[in-house]
Amino acid sequence: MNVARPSAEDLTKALKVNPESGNILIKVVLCGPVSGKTTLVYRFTTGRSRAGMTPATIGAQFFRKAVSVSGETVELQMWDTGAYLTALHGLNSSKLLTVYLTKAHGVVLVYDITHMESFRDLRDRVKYIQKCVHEETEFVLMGTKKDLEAGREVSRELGETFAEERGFHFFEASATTGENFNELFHCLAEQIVRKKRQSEEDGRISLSSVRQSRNNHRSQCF
Ligand SMILES: Nc1nc2c(ncn2[C@@H]2O[C@H](COP(=O)(O)OP(=O)(O)OP(=O)(O)O)[C@@H](O)[C@H]2O)c(=O)[nH]1
Ligand SMILES: [Mg+2]
Repeated sequence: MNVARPSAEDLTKALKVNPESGNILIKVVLCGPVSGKTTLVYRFTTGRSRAGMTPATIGAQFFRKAVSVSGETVELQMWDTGAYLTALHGLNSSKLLTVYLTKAHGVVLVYDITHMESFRDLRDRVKYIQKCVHEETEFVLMGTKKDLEAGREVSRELGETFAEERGFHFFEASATTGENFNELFHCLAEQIVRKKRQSEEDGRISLSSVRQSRNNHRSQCF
Protein backbone atom coordinates (compact mmCIF):
# COMPACT_ATOMS: atom_id res chain seq x y z
CA MET A 1 0.00 0.00 0.00
CA ASN A 2 1.37 3.41 -0.97
CA VAL A 3 1.51 5.94 1.81
CA ALA A 4 1.88 9.68 1.16
CA ARG A 5 4.64 10.84 3.49
CA PRO A 6 4.06 14.28 5.00
CA SER A 7 6.61 16.90 4.04
CA ALA A 8 8.93 18.70 6.47
CA GLU A 9 6.83 21.81 5.95
CA ASP A 10 3.69 19.90 6.96
CA LEU A 11 5.34 18.81 10.18
CA THR A 12 6.56 22.30 11.05
CA LYS A 13 3.09 23.67 10.45
CA ALA A 14 1.71 20.89 12.62
CA LEU A 15 3.78 22.01 15.62
CA LYS A 16 1.11 24.27 17.05
CA VAL A 17 0.70 26.35 20.14
CA ASN A 18 -2.40 26.19 22.30
CA PRO A 19 -3.91 29.69 21.82
CA GLU A 20 -5.30 29.70 25.39
CA SER A 21 -2.28 28.49 27.33
CA GLY A 22 0.49 29.41 24.87
CA ASN A 23 1.94 25.91 25.35
CA ILE A 24 3.50 23.86 22.56
CA LEU A 25 1.27 20.99 21.43
CA ILE A 26 2.92 17.69 20.57
CA LYS A 27 1.22 14.74 18.92
CA VAL A 28 2.38 11.32 20.09
CA VAL A 29 1.07 7.96 18.83
CA LEU A 30 1.45 4.70 20.73
CA CYS A 31 1.57 1.63 18.47
CA GLY A 32 2.27 -2.05 18.83
CA PRO A 33 0.85 -5.45 19.67
CA VAL A 34 -1.07 -6.17 22.88
CA SER A 35 1.62 -5.25 25.38
CA GLY A 36 0.39 -2.68 27.90
CA LYS A 37 0.05 0.52 25.85
CA THR A 38 -3.18 1.64 27.50
CA THR A 39 -2.01 0.64 30.99
CA LEU A 40 1.14 2.69 30.46
CA VAL A 41 -0.48 5.86 29.13
CA TYR A 42 -3.30 5.63 31.69
CA ARG A 43 -0.78 5.50 34.53
CA PHE A 44 1.25 8.34 33.03
CA THR A 45 -1.75 10.65 32.64
CA THR A 46 -3.68 9.79 35.82
CA GLY A 47 -0.97 8.51 38.17
CA ARG A 48 -3.26 5.56 38.92
CA SER A 49 -3.09 1.84 38.13
CA ARG A 50 -5.68 0.43 35.79
CA ALA A 51 -7.38 -1.98 38.17
CA GLY A 52 -9.39 -5.08 37.23
CA MET A 53 -10.34 -5.80 33.66
CA THR A 54 -8.30 -4.13 30.96
CA PRO A 55 -10.40 -4.26 27.82
CA ALA A 56 -8.72 -4.19 24.41
CA THR A 57 -8.65 -0.77 22.82
CA ILE A 58 -11.08 -0.52 19.95
CA GLY A 59 -9.70 1.90 17.38
CA ALA A 60 -7.84 4.43 19.48
CA GLN A 61 -8.18 6.40 22.71
CA PHE A 62 -7.09 9.96 23.30
CA PHE A 63 -5.07 11.06 26.36
CA ARG A 64 -3.37 14.33 27.20
CA LYS A 65 -0.88 15.56 29.77
CA ALA A 66 1.26 18.65 30.21
CA VAL A 67 4.94 18.21 31.06
CA SER A 68 7.68 20.71 31.73
CA VAL A 69 10.68 20.73 29.40
CA SER A 70 13.52 23.12 30.30
CA GLY A 71 11.08 25.54 31.89
CA GLU A 72 8.62 25.36 29.00
CA THR A 73 5.23 23.63 29.33
CA VAL A 74 4.54 21.14 26.58
CA GLU A 75 1.15 19.51 26.09
CA LEU A 76 1.38 15.91 24.98
CA GLN A 77 -1.63 14.82 22.96
CA MET A 78 -1.45 11.05 22.85
CA TRP A 79 -3.27 8.61 20.62
CA ASP A 80 -3.22 5.11 22.08
CA THR A 81 -4.00 2.80 19.16
CA GLY A 82 -5.42 -0.71 19.54
CA ALA A 83 -3.16 -3.64 18.61
CA TYR A 84 -5.27 -4.71 15.68
CA LEU A 85 -4.55 -1.43 13.88
CA THR A 86 -0.82 -2.17 13.99
CA ALA A 87 -1.31 -5.80 13.07
CA LEU A 88 -2.60 -4.65 9.68
CA HIS A 89 -5.32 -7.25 9.61
CA GLY A 90 -6.79 -5.67 6.54
CA LEU A 91 -6.70 -2.63 4.38
CA ASN A 92 -9.23 -0.73 6.46
CA SER A 93 -7.38 -1.14 9.74
CA SER A 94 -4.02 -0.20 8.20
CA LYS A 95 -5.60 2.89 6.63
CA LEU A 96 -6.92 3.84 10.06
CA LEU A 97 -3.46 3.53 11.61
CA THR A 98 -2.11 5.79 8.86
CA VAL A 99 -4.69 8.41 9.82
CA TYR A 100 -3.57 8.40 13.46
CA LEU A 101 0.10 8.56 12.47
CA THR A 102 -0.37 11.58 10.22
CA LYS A 103 1.78 14.49 11.40
CA ALA A 104 2.88 12.66 14.55
CA HIS A 105 5.86 14.34 16.21
CA GLY A 106 6.62 11.24 18.22
CA VAL A 107 5.84 7.53 18.02
CA VAL A 108 6.14 5.10 20.93
CA LEU A 109 6.53 1.50 19.74
CA VAL A 110 5.58 -0.85 22.54
CA TYR A 111 6.28 -4.58 22.94
CA ASP A 112 6.05 -7.00 25.86
CA ILE A 113 9.41 -8.27 27.15
CA THR A 114 7.72 -11.51 28.31
CA HIS A 115 6.39 -12.28 24.84
CA MET A 116 8.87 -12.74 21.99
CA GLU A 117 6.06 -12.84 19.47
CA SER A 118 5.13 -9.24 20.36
CA PHE A 119 8.70 -8.10 19.60
CA ARG A 120 8.76 -9.97 16.25
CA ASP A 121 5.36 -8.56 15.36
CA LEU A 122 6.54 -5.01 16.01
CA ARG A 123 9.83 -5.56 14.15
CA ASP A 124 7.87 -6.64 11.06
CA ARG A 125 5.66 -3.53 11.14
CA VAL A 126 8.24 -0.84 11.79
CA LYS A 127 9.01 -0.09 8.15
CA TYR A 128 5.34 0.47 7.41
CA ILE A 129 4.95 2.77 10.44
CA GLN A 130 8.07 4.74 9.45
CA LYS A 131 6.65 5.29 5.97
CA CYS A 132 3.55 6.94 7.45
CA VAL A 133 5.45 9.65 9.31
CA HIS A 134 8.00 12.33 8.55
CA GLU A 135 11.67 11.38 8.78
CA GLU A 136 12.11 13.92 11.59
CA THR A 137 9.55 12.11 13.74
CA GLU A 138 11.08 10.87 17.00
CA PHE A 139 10.73 7.17 17.80
CA VAL A 140 10.92 5.48 21.16
CA LEU A 141 11.08 1.69 21.40
CA MET A 142 9.66 0.48 24.68
CA GLY A 143 9.70 -2.97 26.23
CA THR A 144 7.01 -3.14 28.88
CA LYS A 145 6.32 -5.45 31.89
CA LYS A 146 9.84 -5.01 33.26
CA ASP A 147 8.48 -6.15 36.62
CA LEU A 148 8.05 -9.68 35.20
CA GLU A 149 11.79 -10.37 34.90
CA ALA A 150 11.36 -14.11 35.58
CA GLY A 151 9.21 -14.45 32.48
CA ARG A 152 11.48 -12.43 30.21
CA GLU A 153 11.72 -13.70 26.61
CA VAL A 154 13.20 -10.62 24.90
CA SER A 155 16.67 -9.72 26.15
CA ARG A 156 17.49 -6.09 26.82
CA GLU A 157 20.33 -6.34 24.27
CA LEU A 158 17.94 -7.41 21.50
CA GLY A 159 15.70 -4.39 22.07
CA GLU A 160 18.64 -2.04 22.49
CA THR A 161 20.34 -3.18 19.27
CA PHE A 162 17.13 -2.94 17.30
CA ALA A 163 16.59 0.64 18.54
CA GLU A 164 20.21 1.65 18.04
CA GLU A 165 20.26 0.46 14.43
CA ARG A 166 17.29 2.69 13.63
CA GLY A 167 18.19 5.72 15.74
CA PHE A 168 15.30 5.14 18.15
CA HIS A 169 15.43 5.92 21.87
CA PHE A 170 15.11 2.81 24.00
CA PHE A 171 13.45 2.11 27.35
CA GLU A 172 12.24 -0.82 29.33
CA ALA A 173 9.45 0.11 31.73
CA SER A 174 6.76 -1.21 33.99
CA ALA A 175 3.32 0.25 34.48
CA THR A 176 3.01 -1.91 37.59
CA THR A 177 6.02 -0.54 39.48
CA GLY A 178 6.03 2.78 37.62
CA GLU A 179 9.66 2.32 36.59
CA ASN A 180 10.77 4.45 33.63
CA PHE A 181 7.42 5.42 32.16
CA ASN A 182 7.69 9.10 33.15
CA GLU A 183 11.24 9.20 31.77
CA LEU A 184 10.04 7.80 28.47
CA PHE A 185 7.52 10.58 27.82
CA HIS A 186 9.82 13.29 29.11
CA CYS A 187 12.62 12.09 26.84
CA LEU A 188 10.28 12.21 23.85
CA ALA A 189 8.99 15.71 24.66
CA GLU A 190 12.53 16.95 25.27
CA GLN A 191 13.82 15.66 21.94
CA ILE A 192 10.92 17.15 20.00
CA VAL A 193 11.29 20.56 21.67
CA ARG A 194 15.06 20.45 21.10
CA LYS A 195 14.51 19.81 17.38
CA LYS A 196 11.95 22.61 17.21
CA ARG A 197 14.38 25.06 18.82
CA GLN A 198 17.14 23.85 16.51
CA SER A 199 15.00 24.39 13.42
CA GLU A 200 13.97 27.85 14.68
CA GLU A 201 17.65 28.59 15.24
CA ASP A 202 18.53 27.32 11.74
CA GLY A 203 15.68 29.44 10.37
CA ARG A 204 17.12 32.53 12.06
CA ILE A 205 20.60 31.72 10.81
CA SER A 206 19.47 31.17 7.25
CA LEU A 207 17.26 34.26 7.39
CA SER A 208 20.12 36.39 8.67
CA SER A 209 22.44 34.96 6.00
CA VAL A 210 19.83 35.80 3.35
CA ARG A 211 19.64 39.35 4.74
CA GLN A 212 23.42 39.53 4.86
CA SER A 213 23.74 38.34 1.28
CA ARG A 214 21.08 40.86 0.20
CA ASN A 215 23.01 43.61 1.97
CA ASN A 216 26.23 42.46 0.31
CA HIS A 217 24.47 42.45 -3.00
CA ARG A 218 23.17 45.97 -2.39
CA SER A 219 26.56 47.24 -1.33
CA GLN A 220 28.02 45.87 -4.54
CA CYS A 221 25.35 47.69 -6.51
CA PHE A 222 25.82 51.07 -4.90
N1 LIG B 1 2.84 -7.16 35.06
C1 LIG B 1 2.51 -6.19 34.23
N2 LIG B 1 1.37 -6.27 33.52
C2 LIG B 1 1.07 -5.25 32.68
C3 LIG B 1 1.92 -4.12 32.51
N3 LIG B 1 1.38 -3.30 31.61
C4 LIG B 1 0.24 -3.91 31.22
N4 LIG B 1 0.04 -5.07 31.85
C5 LIG B 1 -1.08 -6.00 31.65
O1 LIG B 1 -1.08 -6.38 30.28
C6 LIG B 1 -2.41 -6.57 29.80
C7 LIG B 1 -2.64 -5.77 28.53
O2 LIG B 1 -2.60 -4.39 28.86
P1 LIG B 1 -3.23 -3.26 27.92
O3 LIG B 1 -2.74 -1.97 28.47
O4 LIG B 1 -4.68 -3.42 27.79
O5 LIG B 1 -2.54 -3.60 26.53
P2 LIG B 1 -2.69 -2.83 25.15
O6 LIG B 1 -1.36 -2.86 24.50
O7 LIG B 1 -3.31 -1.51 25.35
O8 LIG B 1 -3.69 -3.78 24.36
P3 LIG B 1 -4.63 -3.39 23.09
O9 LIG B 1 -5.48 -2.24 23.49
O10 LIG B 1 -5.46 -4.63 22.83
O11 LIG B 1 -3.73 -3.08 21.95
C8 LIG B 1 -3.34 -6.17 30.94
O12 LIG B 1 -3.77 -7.33 31.61
C9 LIG B 1 -2.44 -5.33 31.86
O13 LIG B 1 -2.82 -5.41 33.22
C10 LIG B 1 3.13 -4.06 33.28
O14 LIG B 1 3.96 -3.13 33.20
N5 LIG B 1 3.38 -5.12 34.12
MG1 LIG C 1 -5.07 -0.72 24.67
